[in-house]
Amino acid sequence: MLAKPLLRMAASWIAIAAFAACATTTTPGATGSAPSDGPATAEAAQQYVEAAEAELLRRSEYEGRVAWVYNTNINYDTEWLLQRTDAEGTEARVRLASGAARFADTEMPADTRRKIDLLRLALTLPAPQREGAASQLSEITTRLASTYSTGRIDYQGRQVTLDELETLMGTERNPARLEEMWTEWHAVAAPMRQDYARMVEIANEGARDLGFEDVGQMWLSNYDMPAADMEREVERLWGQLQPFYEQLHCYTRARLNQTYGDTVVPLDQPIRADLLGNMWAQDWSTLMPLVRPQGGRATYDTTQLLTRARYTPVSMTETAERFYTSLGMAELPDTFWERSLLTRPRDRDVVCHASAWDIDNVEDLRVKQCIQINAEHFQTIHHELGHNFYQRAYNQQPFLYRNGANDGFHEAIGDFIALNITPQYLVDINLLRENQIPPASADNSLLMERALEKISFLPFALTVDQWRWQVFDGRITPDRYNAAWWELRERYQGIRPPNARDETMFDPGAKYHIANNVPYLRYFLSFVLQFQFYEAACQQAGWEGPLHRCTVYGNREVGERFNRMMEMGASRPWPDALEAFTGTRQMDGGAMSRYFAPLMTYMQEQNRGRTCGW
Ligand code: X8Z
Ligand code: ZN
Repeated sequence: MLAKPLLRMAASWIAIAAFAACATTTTPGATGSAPSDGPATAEAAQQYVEAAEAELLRRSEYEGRVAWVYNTNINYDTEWLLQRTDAEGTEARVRLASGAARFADTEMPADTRRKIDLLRLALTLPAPQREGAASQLSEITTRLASTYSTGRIDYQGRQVTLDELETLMGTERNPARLEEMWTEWHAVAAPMRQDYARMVEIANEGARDLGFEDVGQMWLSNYDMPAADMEREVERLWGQLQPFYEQLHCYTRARLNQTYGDTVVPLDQPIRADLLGNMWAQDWSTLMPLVRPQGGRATYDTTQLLTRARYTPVSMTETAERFYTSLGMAELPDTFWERSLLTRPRDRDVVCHASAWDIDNVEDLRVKQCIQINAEHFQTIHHELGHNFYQRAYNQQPFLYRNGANDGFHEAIGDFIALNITPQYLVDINLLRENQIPPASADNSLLMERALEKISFLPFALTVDQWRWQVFDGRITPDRYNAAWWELRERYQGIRPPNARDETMFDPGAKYHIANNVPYLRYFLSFVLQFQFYEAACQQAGWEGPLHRCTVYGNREVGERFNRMMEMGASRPWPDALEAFTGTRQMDGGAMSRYFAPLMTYMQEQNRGRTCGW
């Protein structure tokens, strides 16, 4: 077996979306393709890298356009195109990765070594090199993707799409209706089960061919350290933050019990997953009206502010863009506005799950999001633009470095910006009046809303990839897919399904990133990193008040330093990038703990006398 490379993946998730739909007009092995024989000298490695980068750049744009066309118009022909281009792209990347392995023992300059290692990790799902395997894999992944994105349910006598359901899950409070929506949506994923199991077999075979034990180990090798060390890092971070989740769970369950009573929310049980205001129980912020700290002052409702000010999908996007330009970044190009998809079209199926794109790897930037006028989508559009501004910041790097420092960085940029949406900022942009700024006595409410969004997410993110790592390494076999999913959901999140589940169901597939093979550890890391970025930015800005009230809107010095980190892309190991902006080389839960410390005290007081846990 080959030594594990110490590197991360060569594609942000956006690029992976394009990789998932790889296509090219060039024949693999044609002009400019990387030589795969001869002595494995440092010079040969350098030439290999140059040829591979040129080939990948060429492919990537074609793949990006095919993927875009599929994502914004799902039909028989775009599926056909996606499948074919994805298979060709996988074959090319497997060829490049296995060719790179030839240089495993060659001494070479650090920069070449980094790129050789990156080439070995340039795919999310590798296929074995035998004839037909890549096509079979693409056929399956495309079918899984389309099943998810075209899924609809019958609800209250009409056909409802997932984006509409997501909003309903946040506003409906009738437990029977919530259960119905939840159950119907999860039924959409049941037919994915066999495809998923076959996909795991094929991709694992591909990973082994490339010298990895399995796909999960390959994913974990993307963090500039051995996979086992990264797993320990994740445990360490969760250990730092778990006490906050335990308090939040205890507090929320008690408050839900006051609304729903002992039968629906028994105090000694995991919480019913469909009552948490979100299809996957991953973001509980829509529960705010039910769990608002008592006695403290009420805060404003961002959804209401946006609606009353007659915001539209375009003006929400413009507002988000303005935050970035206030930090000194250039405006988005005109083509962004001409080519992005910001609302769900009525006449065709699209992938509504939000994403950000850089089609030509230079400045053909786009967002695809079925924007609704509410607080969550306001956050999400800031998130997506974070990807776009990062992509443009590193577009001067060599192709293999046009990527996040690690995938958690890519996810954290826009969320860091969104943490700056404070009451004062809302005043600055005329959404809130000065006299509506909540007083200090509302701090617990402001923090609670953030905790419902950020703390609740952590164990969910862990569950998703714990499940996949165990599926890929064989600890979870297909006959236990669903049972193991719910064991993990209960263990980490303390939640349970609203009704009995069995192995005819495939509940993991009801989540976008599982049906679409997007690794999820990135979001866990992002939720930790974004608080590190935020705390560092506020320190740089000389902020002295409570951390959660800080906004660096308009601060060009902070913007400049932030941009210096973004421009590095993946050219250096991620600790270098982190250090450039925050002065520290470790991912650490400390910043998030300090942000929520006042709320922690409040929750501990409130939970006194309660039996927490499940
Ligand atoms: O998938 C996303 C983004 C696109 S990268 C909308 N997120 C995760 C999710 O929706 O599950 C952002 C937060 C977590
Ligand atoms: Zn993202």
